[in-house]
Amino acid sequence: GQNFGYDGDQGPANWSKEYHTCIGKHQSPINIDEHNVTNVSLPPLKLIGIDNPHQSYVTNTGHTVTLKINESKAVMLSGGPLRDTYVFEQLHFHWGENDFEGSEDLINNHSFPMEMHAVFYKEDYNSFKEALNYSDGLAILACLYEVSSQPNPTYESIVKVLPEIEKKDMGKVLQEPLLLESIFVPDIAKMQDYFTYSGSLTTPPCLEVAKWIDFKDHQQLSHDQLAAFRDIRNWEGNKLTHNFRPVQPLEGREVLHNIP
Ligand code: BO1
Ligand code: ZN
Repeated sequence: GQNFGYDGDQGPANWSKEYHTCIGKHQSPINIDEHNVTNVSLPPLKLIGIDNPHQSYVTNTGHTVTLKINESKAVMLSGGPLRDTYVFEQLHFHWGENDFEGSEDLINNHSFPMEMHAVFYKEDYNSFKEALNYSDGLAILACLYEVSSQPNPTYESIVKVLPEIEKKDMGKVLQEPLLLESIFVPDIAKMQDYFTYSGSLTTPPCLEVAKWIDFKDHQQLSHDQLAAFRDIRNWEGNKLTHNFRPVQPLEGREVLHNIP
């Protein structure tokens, strides 16, 4: 079922009781130790369809806030460490109870208050669900956030609707079409500076099907913008104060750092 959580009996330490893949050897998230990465120069990472606005809707899944767009195959990812073309499925967020934790991947053991995942499935597999059956099924862009004194205007349209999707399965179409470019990457000029490694979904069923691409550059959100996420409710009706999985063993995996 979907009844996993982030505390106690339902917490990450117990996920593997119901979902055996959660104790696999290629799990996410990880700590990225910048002194233990392999510097590489990969072909350009290409994001198409993010430079024009898309009608978007946000949903409270009971585990996170997800954003989807209405058009299919309008946003695609290729290049970099990827052999094929990947289709945008959804993006969502992970956060913590306070401004000192919340990210899933850590950099040099440092936590950030929030992390965004933009999930893409391999076009050849035709759907997100089908792609989950293949080790190269998904590509996931990750972006880390820092706390800033000023609210980030780009995120205001999302933050504003959070009180209207307080309960699980509530959804809302954003008033204005959203320019995904400004959500995906802090600065398009720094997009080729990223870490990449092979890993898993960070929630049950923890399938080991994802190529992770973590932008090195960060985005900013104010304390109040971060706090708005902590007020939505989970599948049990309690406040979803935090939804990040702790880091998992690297188990000999190599983390690449693409130097533009
Ligand atoms: S993440 O980016 O690794 N945090 C991630 C985690 C889970 C999903 C996508 C990205 N998707 C989930 C769906 C569930 C579904 C599950 C397996 O995949 O949200 O509804 O049950 O199909
Ligand atoms: Zn995620």
